[in-house]
Amino acid sequence: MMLDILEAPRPARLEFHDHSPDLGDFREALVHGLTARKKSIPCRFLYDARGSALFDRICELPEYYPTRTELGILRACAPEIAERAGPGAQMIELGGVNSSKARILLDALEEPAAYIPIDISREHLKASTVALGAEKPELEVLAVCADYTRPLTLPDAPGGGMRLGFFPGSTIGNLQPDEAIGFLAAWADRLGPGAAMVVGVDLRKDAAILEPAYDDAQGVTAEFSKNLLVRANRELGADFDLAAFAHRARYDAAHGRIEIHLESLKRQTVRIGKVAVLFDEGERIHTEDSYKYSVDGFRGIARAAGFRPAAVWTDPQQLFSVHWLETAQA
Ligand code: AVJ
Repeated sequence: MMLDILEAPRPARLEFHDHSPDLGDFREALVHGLTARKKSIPCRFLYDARGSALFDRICELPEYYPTRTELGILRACAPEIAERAGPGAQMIELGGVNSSKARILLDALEEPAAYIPIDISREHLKASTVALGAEKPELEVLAVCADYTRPLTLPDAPGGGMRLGFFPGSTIGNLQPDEAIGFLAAWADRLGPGAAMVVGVDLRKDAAILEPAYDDAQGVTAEFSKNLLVRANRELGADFDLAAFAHRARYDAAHGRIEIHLESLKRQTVRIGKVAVLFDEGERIHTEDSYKYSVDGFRGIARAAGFRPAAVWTDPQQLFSVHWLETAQA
């Protein structure tokens, strides 16, 4: 389904392609995840409207260095990215409801032909598409509401410029390394020959920096994690006692990942409709992994996916990295 979302006349196309992302059924995923021997809830359910708003607040926290560090790197390397991309590029952002990072590149690119943000968060995406459309009337904005981890068809964009994928935020860190390879390989294929992809990747570092970034003093990250339980209560009539669960984030240096759990503070039974779930005191629900890579480690992942890692930029403290990956030449 395609909607016209801006009334005002505009020289370039502004489109919203709604492919109704199918996240799977929350009830089914929740019951399945909580009745397994090791309890878990898939992290894709974190991002309803409230979860997305909480994540925006995380990005502003003093402890959460990735967002501001990546913005700094992008500002510094944007001219080089523009040089490599050449004129008339079409930028395809994976995610992209928060277009502040994309704007940095769009401002630097030479006459970009189109901006194609792909996101599952329908209302957020609509709002940011309208805002960007008003700000850049000459730019074709072809928004796609879809799950970018699933097969999808990209809208036709004009021009013979480069197809430039953009995947910032170290969102790739939510995938297990083998899944990250499969995911990047699918995108290398979708972008086709002669394309490139800019990927933001958080770097391995001391637990003393990493752990507070995922367990902030104001408790915003805890709220974000517990939003899974809030959602279950609101949408499924579950009876999670929010005070009886605690947010835990710990860095597993051997695997290079932050592991996030919700820990039951007492022995308790929670009901999700007709299903009763027993928790022991101290039992945990795994909600998220956030993988960190070394620069070379991530380049290895990119190579295994069929990309050629051709450039990388970091901040002076080596907190975060931005990679330029190329597909094979046509
Ligand atoms: C959206 C996956 C990049 O791992 O840093 C932040 C998610 N979770 N704080 C991250 C997250 C808790 C975030 N990513």
